Amino acid sequence: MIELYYSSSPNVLKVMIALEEMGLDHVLRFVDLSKGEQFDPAKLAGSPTAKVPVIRDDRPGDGGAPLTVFESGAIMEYLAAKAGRLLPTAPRERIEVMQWLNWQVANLGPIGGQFWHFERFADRLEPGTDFTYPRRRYRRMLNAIWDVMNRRLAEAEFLAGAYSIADIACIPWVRYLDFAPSERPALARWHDAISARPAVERAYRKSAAFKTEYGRNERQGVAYPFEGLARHTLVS
Ligand SMILES: N[C@@H](CCC(=O)N[C@@H](CS)C(=O)NCC(=O)O)C(=O)O
Repeated sequence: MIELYYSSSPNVLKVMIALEEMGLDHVLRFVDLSKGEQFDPAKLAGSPTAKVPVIRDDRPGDGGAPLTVFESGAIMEYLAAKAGRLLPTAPRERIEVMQWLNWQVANLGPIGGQFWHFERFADRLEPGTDFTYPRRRYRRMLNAIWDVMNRRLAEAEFLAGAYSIADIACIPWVRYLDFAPSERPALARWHDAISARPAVERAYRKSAAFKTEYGRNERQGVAYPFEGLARHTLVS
């Protein structure tokens, strides 16, 4: 059985979708970021990074001791290898997937996260500070990222050719942030096709069930995303 240490987040949704697509048995273990639970490795199956998602597999394929895996990209690769799905073994096809997966983890995730932080939270954390420059910077960087995806998806049905963990890694961020669908039709086509997959719908239904936790945390006056700032409180 796989345990997924989760909160409400696009990085966690990647793993939820992957688990659903691959039909891997799993249980969800909620980590309350607003209480700083992520800073206690014992609450994260021993992971040292103070972030979700984390998984713990008590039956790894090698028959050895239970395994904890952190970082969503590594988790996706681990699950795909375990299930033998959505990550080809042939080197040429595999590297096609891995480069888009790494691209997501290094670009869309962090830039999308910073964009959202400055749009939604910075004013409340530091009222009176002028955030015009970082907002412009991250808007520009995010638009460039959308353009990369749109160009690629104008020439291929999915990022790595066939549907893979690279698409799964990207879809929660594309659904989370506005990508101006009318200006990026190939990205919009991909977004709609993936969103309609039953496994993706199931993952979003499960995620919606704990959205209330996120709302409750916001009402308690805790900033999200926390980024190690669990004790910063919202000003309004
Ligand atoms: N690079 C990491 C990012 C993980 C991450 O930033 N997780 C956020 C939620 S989306 C988190 O746990 N934040 C808690 C905190 O920063 O205190 C991954 O892809 O797994």
